[in-house]
Amino acid sequence: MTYIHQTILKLQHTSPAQTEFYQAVEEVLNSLRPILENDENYRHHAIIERLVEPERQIMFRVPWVNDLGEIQVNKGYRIEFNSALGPYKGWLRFHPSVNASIIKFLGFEQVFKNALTGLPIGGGKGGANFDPKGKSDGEIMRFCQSFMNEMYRHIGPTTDVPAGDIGVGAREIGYMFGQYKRLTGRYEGVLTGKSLLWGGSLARKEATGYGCAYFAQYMLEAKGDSLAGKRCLVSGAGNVAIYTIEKLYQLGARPITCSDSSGTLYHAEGINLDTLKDLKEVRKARLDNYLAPHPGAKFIPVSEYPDDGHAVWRIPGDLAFPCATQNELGAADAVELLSNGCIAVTEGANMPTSQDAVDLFRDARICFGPGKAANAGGVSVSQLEMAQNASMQTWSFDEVDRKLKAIMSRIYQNASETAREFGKPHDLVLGANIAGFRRVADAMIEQGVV
Ligand code: NDP
Ligand code: 2IT
Repeated sequence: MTYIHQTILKLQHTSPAQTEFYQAVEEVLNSLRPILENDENYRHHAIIERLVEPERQIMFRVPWVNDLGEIQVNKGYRIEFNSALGPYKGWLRFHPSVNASIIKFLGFEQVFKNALTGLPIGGGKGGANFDPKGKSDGEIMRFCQSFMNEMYRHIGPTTDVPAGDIGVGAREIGYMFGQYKRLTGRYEGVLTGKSLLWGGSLARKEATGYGCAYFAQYMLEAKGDSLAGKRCLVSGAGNVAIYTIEKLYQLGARPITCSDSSGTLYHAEGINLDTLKDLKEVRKARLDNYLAPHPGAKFIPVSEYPDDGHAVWRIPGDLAFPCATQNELGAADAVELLSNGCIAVTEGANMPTSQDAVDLFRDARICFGPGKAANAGGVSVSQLEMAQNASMQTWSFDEVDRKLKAIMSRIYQNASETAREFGKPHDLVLGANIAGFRRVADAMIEQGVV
């Protein structure tokens, strides 16, 4: 029985019924095989056994009262995975699908992502099975306050610094920060993604999308190509998708699609960014409203999607940017993208590409930028927000963007040099996993058995 198989079997006993978590651990450990097999030191120090067990898992009741005066109860989580490289860092997600397995699999990934940035941040994740859709402002505020009534005792600017993700934007961060301040009496950088009025960093909102476009640029440049004139297929129409589109335009590319949970928008001459921002950031409207000012565009409702996949990936394009959610690009989509001549896939979302689709891209030798590397711009600028808060400074938009670009370049170099070192120069999944693993594992060894 292999070491990896033994680890999974053990996890099935210690953490029962966490399918997504086992899957993530198996995928990462498989790509670590070359380093685990060659270096006895990591086994000697039981690094894998320690890495797969979070340092601390907090689960708690979140009671709150809705507008009808009825008592509601949700379940909250904060998984403090690994602090070898710095305070736990990673988002909070409010979505009905949230459970311990999902938070753990994403938290495990975050440890490697944060290590890869080269910044002093450990890995953690949290959230609640709360659906913010359709809730009033008052309900959101009462939920966030109740969530913080438990969370405040576990977090702090040098211990654990959560941020936003799906369902947690500037409004929710504001309500949680207010409650933290009230409970502790301290005004400090305990959350990132804060409003620019009170401690947020310029360019944090743009960071994940901008970083994703920079990462695509670095992958293409390494092949002597560029983004100029490339038709880009983007999925999602949220924070990551919008700012990926913005930076793609700045770098000379032509984004022609985006999507939300109602359907896919295709505009061959290029998505109009002003209209998209107005719809999604101001009016919070569905994407089909785009057609009124732009009758030349096409909207494909979800009901007309192919049975085996997503409409975005069936439109001919040069580059793909999955920026919506996990498992949104499957094997049938990958086959279609490849037959339409797609030359690069850059993951803006966390794990948007299923494993069989990743294998197809790897076999076809096209560029594949794994989310762990390509979407690390968000957490990186969160760390820059922490640095500004701690030093009581504020940096200009251009300064943060310059630092972000340098961090993304370093991440790309690190992943590609590591892939080359292990004899698989095209495999940035392997490169990113091993590079992240080495940094966190070596720090754990130096810090002893803790
Ligand atoms: P948002 O909530 O701002 O946007 C998500 C977008 O994806 C929305 O347009 C949403 O449509 C769409 N979407 C979500 N789920 C589905 C689904 N099941 N089917 C179809 N469309 C869907 O989130 P973000 O842009 O912040 O996050 C997107 C992804 O990027 C997530 O995987 C997140 O973990 C990852 N990420 C985010 C970072 C950040 O800094 N924000 C950093 C790194 C990764 P609708 O509104 O209709 O639901
Ligand atoms: O997945 C991610 O890296 C994020 N959503 C950003 C986390 C953060 O702490 O800014």
